Amino acid sequence: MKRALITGVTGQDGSYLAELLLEKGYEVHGIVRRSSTESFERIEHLAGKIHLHQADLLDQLSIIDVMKESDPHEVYNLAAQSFVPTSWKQPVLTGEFTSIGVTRVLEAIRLLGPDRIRFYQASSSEMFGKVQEVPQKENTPFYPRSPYGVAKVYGHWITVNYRESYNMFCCSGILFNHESERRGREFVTRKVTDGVARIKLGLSSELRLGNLDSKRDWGFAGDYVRAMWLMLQQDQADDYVVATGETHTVRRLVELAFAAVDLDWQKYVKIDQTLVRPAEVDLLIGDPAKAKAKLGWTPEVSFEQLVERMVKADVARLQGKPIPDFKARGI
Ligand code: NDP
Ligand code: GDR
Repeated sequence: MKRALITGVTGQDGSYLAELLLEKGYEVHGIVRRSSTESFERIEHLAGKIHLHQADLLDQLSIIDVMKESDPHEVYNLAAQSFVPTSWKQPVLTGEFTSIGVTRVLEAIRLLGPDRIRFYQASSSEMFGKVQEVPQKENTPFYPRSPYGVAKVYGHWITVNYRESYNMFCCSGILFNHESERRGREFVTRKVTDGVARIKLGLSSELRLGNLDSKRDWGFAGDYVRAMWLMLQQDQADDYVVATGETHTVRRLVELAFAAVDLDWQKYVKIDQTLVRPAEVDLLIGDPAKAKAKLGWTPEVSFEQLVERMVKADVARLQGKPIPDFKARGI
């Protein structure tokens, strides 16, 4: 039986990836960090099916211990301080988790099984930052625009470097924004769908947002974890852009979300300058040609379907009803 270790298993992607690996017959291990209140909401339904270990990306020995206990064939490094605005407020901590944390995981693998443990790094389209080329591909130059983006560039290159220095099987997945009903409420898609649901149900009267003009290539998280797994099943380790190849403004996201409950967004959305970022990433659109050709990966959920299902899920949740069955993994 194959064993996998996931850092960031309590996060959006961690929960979908754990489900996918269980479906594929893996023994799944996850790293959780100690906190006075548990944040296991996304993996509650997996209790008893996955093995949780306490460790922290800030603590090298804790990672080595977990690596020994779980003895994985594959390691997926998804843990990070992943919210871009927080990276301006806590740039040093963001660097510790999101940059040096990657090296700590790689060092644990180098120590315990450089020839047999395969590694996936959660890299990000935020590394592209200021537009250098459209659409963005694996070899598009990086120009990050936030401490988070800068930290992810380090994580990407240290992954490439361990592959080249030690011949380790290390892949960097450059994933564009991917969302779901499990997305954290601070990210714009979920903030919008949760806000729309609250307004529809009379629980709120307005939705405050920042820049409506930025453009993102948004996909469904359940599709994207499939690409992570596929990367580690290849003969050669490599880096891949994972994206839909379509881009939409935040304004279009807002229009669609309000339209899903028959409301006119212009009556409810207020622009709040405090939500505008010190430096913005204006346009992201990825070219997934390599992932399609080499991994056989294609996204299955469209942007319109994604927005609609997220609004429906938030309405149901706020009404105390079960989340609708979207005929997608684990929902
Ligand atoms: P989330 O923010 O939902 O999850 C982040 C996870 O990291 C949580 O499980 C969190 O644990 C954990 N974590 C944070 N700091 C530490 C630490 N010091 N030690 C151990 N665990 C820690 O992110 P997503 O699931 O959306 O994203 C997964 C990864 O992919 C991240 O690295 C993100 O930067 C990257 N990414 C995400 C994209 C997206 O659109 N979603 C696109 C491209 C890259 P806790 O529950 O305790 O907070
Ligand atoms: P992003 O996602 O920064 O792309 O990073 P986010 O959803 O936070 O922002 C997307 C765009 O929406 C604009 N925006 C707002 N954003 C938030 N959060 N809240 C608002 O009120 C708001 N109003 C407008 C932003 O300015 C931005 O242009 C996500 C994270 O998951 C990263 O971890 C990941 O690496 C990248 O996606 C790819």
